[in-house]
Amino acid sequence: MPLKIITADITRLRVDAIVNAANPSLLGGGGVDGAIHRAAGPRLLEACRALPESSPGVRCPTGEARITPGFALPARHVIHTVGPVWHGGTSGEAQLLASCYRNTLGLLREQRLGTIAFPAISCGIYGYPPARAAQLAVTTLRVELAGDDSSDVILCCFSDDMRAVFQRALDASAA
Ligand code: AR6
Repeated sequence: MPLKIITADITRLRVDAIVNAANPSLLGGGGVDGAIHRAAGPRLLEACRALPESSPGVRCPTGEARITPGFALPARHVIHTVGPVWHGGTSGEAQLLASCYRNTLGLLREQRLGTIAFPAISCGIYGYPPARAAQLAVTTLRVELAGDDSSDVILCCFSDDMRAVFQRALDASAA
């Protein structure tokens, strides 16, 4: 299964699509969202603003995904997804985070794109415990990618510590 874990700044990757860990407004924020908007330039915000709202101020409900061009990024596209805020684990967080990975891969396939890089969705400002998020990401991606030879998936961690957490989850899922 084509699933790779690296430590990198996701805004530097020359891939078909990078994933943004956004918030429902899709109008930018801190963390990886802020970094992606800075690197993509102001046209990304314009493209996000032009996406339809499903309810006032909501362009992407939690667990869903939307695609835009990458503009000044080396990546051709950005797939914006909204991870859950961690509330202790009993508020459907796992199902919502799994939906982020599934819906993002759905868009990748719909657009016939191959290479994609995910950040550690929800593991920063949204407070999802990294070991749990990593285990969920790896198991969801393994199921989704079974028999898929056309997608190349990178899990892009921002620190070696986070990479080690994801690597442990990958090793455990292979055992
Ligand atoms: N490249 C790769 N990973 C990064 C980068 C980068 N340039 N910058 C940060 N990370 P977060 P969330 C890692 O907080 O928890 C925003 O304000 C970071 O170290 O970006 O889903 C949105 O607008 C962490 O491991 O996303 C939302 O309001 C991971 O990316 C909210 O934050 C995710 O951290 C979303 O929170």
